[in-house]
Amino acid sequence: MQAKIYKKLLSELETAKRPIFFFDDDPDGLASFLLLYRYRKEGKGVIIKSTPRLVEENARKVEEYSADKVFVLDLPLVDQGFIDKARVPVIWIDHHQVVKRENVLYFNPREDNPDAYVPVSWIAYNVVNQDIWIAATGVVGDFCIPDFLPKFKQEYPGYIGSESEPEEILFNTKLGKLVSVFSMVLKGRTKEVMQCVKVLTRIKHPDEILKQSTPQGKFIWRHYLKHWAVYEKLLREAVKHYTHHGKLFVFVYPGDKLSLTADLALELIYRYPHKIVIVAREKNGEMKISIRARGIKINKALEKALEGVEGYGGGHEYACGANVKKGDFKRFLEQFRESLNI
Ligand SMILES: [Mn+2]
Repeated sequence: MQAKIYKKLLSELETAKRPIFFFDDDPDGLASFLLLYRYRKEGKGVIIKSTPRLVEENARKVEEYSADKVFVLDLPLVDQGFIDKARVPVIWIDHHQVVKRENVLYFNPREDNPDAYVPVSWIAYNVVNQDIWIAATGVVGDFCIPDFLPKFKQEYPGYIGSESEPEEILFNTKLGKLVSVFSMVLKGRTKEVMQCVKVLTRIKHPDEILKQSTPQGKFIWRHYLKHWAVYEKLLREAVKHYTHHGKLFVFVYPGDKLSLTADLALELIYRYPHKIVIVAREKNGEMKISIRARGIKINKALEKALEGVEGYGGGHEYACGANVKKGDFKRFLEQFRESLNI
């Protein structure tokens, strides 16, 4: 995006007196919020969990807080009803598929280039030009290598070592650990999550977290460990279920646990890159699904798999998500296999 767009966003941020920020519940969404909030030092953050979409009802929060401006960060869908009900300017920064809405200031790098892949935290960093460690965590968390990574490497020696691929950074470096921390503190109950988010708005250096060198860092680390332990256990179980028969590796777990499908699928495809990984969480008669692949495009197959099935889904070429009624899961898998001929 052009420099004048970052300038425009900066002036929107600077002129907001009581901004309210709605953000996605992943490292990119969290980093985007932290970057803008830590610059403006004013406003309220609202995390959007489970469905990445703003509906009319969410506009109540705008009124409750008497916000004078709304920022929407890394959320692919905003209903027109939300925008109309908000009654204050809505600034929406996204990097998913382009959508058209009325009366909104919409910023999406895909408007100019449909193939652009620029996580929102990268855009937010270009706006505020500070907190490079938060930006690096958000952008790499979205599987992307930003142009400012060499600068980050210089300012935070030892955080990425000699790695340059997103996956290698994610699973083998201190920056990867930070991504994992950002991801894990967003799991679980919203109240607890927002406590962690609040603490993260005050942390000055990532060592506070990774070395637990301040009370704030210790607080974040404690919450991270609590959820990471659940994750570790599930991962070990998934690995136990692995067989090298067939192209598909399907792992299902019950929904009383945290929402970890995306994190699990990410690590499983890293370990088993020759497979197509499907992780599903069973909750209230529904299967919440994450699919990951390497070198085989799966988004078209997902569309086919959803035909005649009660459910919905979508995503990128190698990473998709879906939600399917439990009774239809078998058919979903069969149709997915059929359409990929595997
Ligand atoms: Mn996101």
